[in-house]
Amino acid sequence: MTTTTYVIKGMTCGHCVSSVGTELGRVPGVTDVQVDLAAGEATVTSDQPLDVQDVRAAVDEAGYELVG
Ligand code: 9UX
Repeated sequence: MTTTTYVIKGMTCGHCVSSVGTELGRVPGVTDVQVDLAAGEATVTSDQPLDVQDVRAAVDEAGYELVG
């Protein structure tokens, strides 16, 4: 089990949070996603190490930018 917190640029409302959560939840290996709107972060739990390219693609797909 791995938990990683990612910084995401551009989320400003609850729908942003929902979109990011949905897309990150589709990344292979992800078992849980907690999005913190105020912090601009998403904490992702997975049962295998994630490919950062997959994470970036998911955030892009939702319409935001993975900063770190
Ligand atoms: Mo809310 Mo987020 O209307 O890009 S969905 S600001």
